[in-house]
Formats: sequence, C-alpha cells, structure tokens
Amino acid sequence: MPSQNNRNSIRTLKAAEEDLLTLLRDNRESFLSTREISDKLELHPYVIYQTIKELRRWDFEIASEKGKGYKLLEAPQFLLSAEIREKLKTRILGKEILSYRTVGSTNDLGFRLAEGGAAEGTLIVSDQQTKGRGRMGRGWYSPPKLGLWMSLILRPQVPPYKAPGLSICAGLALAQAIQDLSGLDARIKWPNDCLINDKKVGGILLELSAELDRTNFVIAGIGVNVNHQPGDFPKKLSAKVTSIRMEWGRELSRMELLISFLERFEAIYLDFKSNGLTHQRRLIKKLSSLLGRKVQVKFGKEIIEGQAQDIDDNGSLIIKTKKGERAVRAGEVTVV
Ligand code: BTX
Repeated sequence: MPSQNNRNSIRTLKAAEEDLLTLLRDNRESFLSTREISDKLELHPYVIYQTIKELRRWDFEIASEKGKGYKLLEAPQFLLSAEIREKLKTRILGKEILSYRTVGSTNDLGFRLAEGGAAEGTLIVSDQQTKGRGRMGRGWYSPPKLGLWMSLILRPQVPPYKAPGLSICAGLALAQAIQDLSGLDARIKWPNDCLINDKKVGGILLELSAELDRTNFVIAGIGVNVNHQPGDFPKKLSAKVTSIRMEWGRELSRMELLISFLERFEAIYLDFKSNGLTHQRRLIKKLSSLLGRKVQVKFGKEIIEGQAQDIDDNGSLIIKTKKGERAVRAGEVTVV
C-alpha cells in the first residue's frame, strides 16, 4: 500500500470517514448530533470529531452548530470510492476501489499494488495526477476536477502477445460510453487513443507484467478529458486535444462516465478473456477513425505508409502498402 506520510494527498478515505460521509450525505437537509452519529455508526464522539476534522481537510464543507451537530454543505468534486461502489453494477471491475485526491500516476500505483497481489478488477482513480504518463515516457496532462484519470488491475489468462488487444478494447468501451452519454461521435484511433472530431479526448496506457508465455497482470490506465475548457490545456497541446465539454457544450458528470465505461469495459473484457477480439472486431472497425485513410505508422525505426485497411483478430492494423499488405502490432499513427 502507498505510504501514508503525505496524508493530505496520497491516501484514500478511511472506513470511518466514508461511513460518516455517507450518513451526512443521506441527511443533507438537517443537522445530525454527535449522539445520533455515534448511535448509528458506533463511533466514539472523539473519533467523530477527528473524522470531521479530517473530512474538512479533504475540502468537505461541514457546518457545525452548538447543540445541533453537523451538516454537510458541500462535497468536493472528486470521485469517492463509496459513491462509485454504490452506483456500480459490475462483478469484477471496481471490486476494490481506491480513490485519491492526487497521486503521481495511477498506473504506477496500480503496478505496485498488483505486484503486491491486489485483486483483479482493482480500480485506482485520482482527481489529479502530478506525473501522469503516456506511452514511451511521454507526459499526460491530468489537472484536478476536470478529467477521469484511472487504472484497472487486470489478470487475464492470455499469452502476453494477446494482451495488447486490451488497449483497443478499453478504447472501444470509452468511445461507446462517450457516445452513449453525449451522442458525440467518439472514435477509436488505433492503438490507444479516443478522438472526437479528430482531436484527442482520451488515451489508454497498457502496461504488462509478463513471462514468456504467461501474463501476470496488466495495468490498464485510462485518461479522459471530460470538463476542460480551451484555456485549461497547456498551449502546446491545445491544437490537437479536446474535452467532452468542449465538443458537447455541456458538462458531463465524471461519475456517470466512469460507471458507464466500467460497465461496458467489463462486458468486453469478459468476452476478450475467452474469445480475444473475435466478437469485438466488427465494432472496433466501425468506430475506428483510421480505416480507409492514408496513414503513416512509425514502428520502431521503420516508417510504413499506406492505406489503413483492417484491424485483425490480434488487434494489428493492416496497412495496404505499395509492396503489399503489412500487419502492424504497435506504433505511432499519423493520418497523411
Ligand atoms: P500517448 O503517448 O499516446 O499520448 C501522450 C501524448 O498526448 C503527449 O505527448 C501529449 O502530446 C498528448 N497529451 C498529453 N496530455 C494530454 C491530454 N490530457 N489529452 C490529450 N492529449 C494529451 C496516451 O499516451 C495514454 C495516456 C494514458 C493516461 C492515463 S491517465 C491514468 C493512467 N495513469 C497514467 O499515468 N497514465 C494513464
């Protein structure tokens, strides 16, 4: 588990904090006395006092009046594990939920937890990342309040060469969830991006721990720009990125998006574990932003140019080049 030294940042809410919060949330109209809280939650008054203090440090606005008790006025915008748990109807994904206010990278945390034996489906979500990562050491801009930054610990029993297919599966679930909630034409850009109007709204970072023929675990990191406005992005990114809000003109609840994504991804993931991409391929192709377009793929030192034609059962992109068809397993694609 992460160190608890930096208590204000890298720590989830404790059980007493979650219980008290749920009780205050369910009684938002009235004050609750220490006595009532103590009876309901079986907490000592001193623990209640300390817990309220701690919740205030997490930016919960809690009114207190002598003789009346406590009332929740305002909850911060970050996603709390108790609330996620309440809404989620999945069997595996989100079975364990760790919600943070700020971390370096949810993928780094996920990797450490998975190495320590954390269960399949463990979800790590943070309101902000200070060292959010993309592929190949690139950064991922993850400011507070605006996006969905999360990682899932997966333990699929598939050979390592098949695991990368999960990246496109996560992309599919994300594009579907965005389409579903907003009606926007969200697309998958092979192998790991989600686009709206050809601009990047989300990205997937898949990291594997594997042996030659065995996948130990996969960390699926998913980042989505949800409620950013144009000025919320650094200048150097602004030409190629977007958010759901910028395209839709309305705010979208990050909670709703999270739930919809997890429910969709779970169905796709369960199918993937038994059937690979066979059943998902049709939809992946339908939502792909690349098929039919002229592309250039950077794959290591090689540059492959041609028309993107297909995505095969292994998740490879099939490109029709001047010298014939090429199947590319990974790479950096530019539409030319
Ligand atoms: P990628 O390597 O395909 O994309 C990274 C590139 O995308 C950056 O170099 C930059 O140009 C651009 N970029 C940076 N931030 C953003 C942003 N917020 N929106 C759009 N474009 C951006 C994509 O890698 C995979 C990203 C995964 C992010 C998730 S968040 C939760 C998890 N934790 C973590 O550290 N990473 C993943």
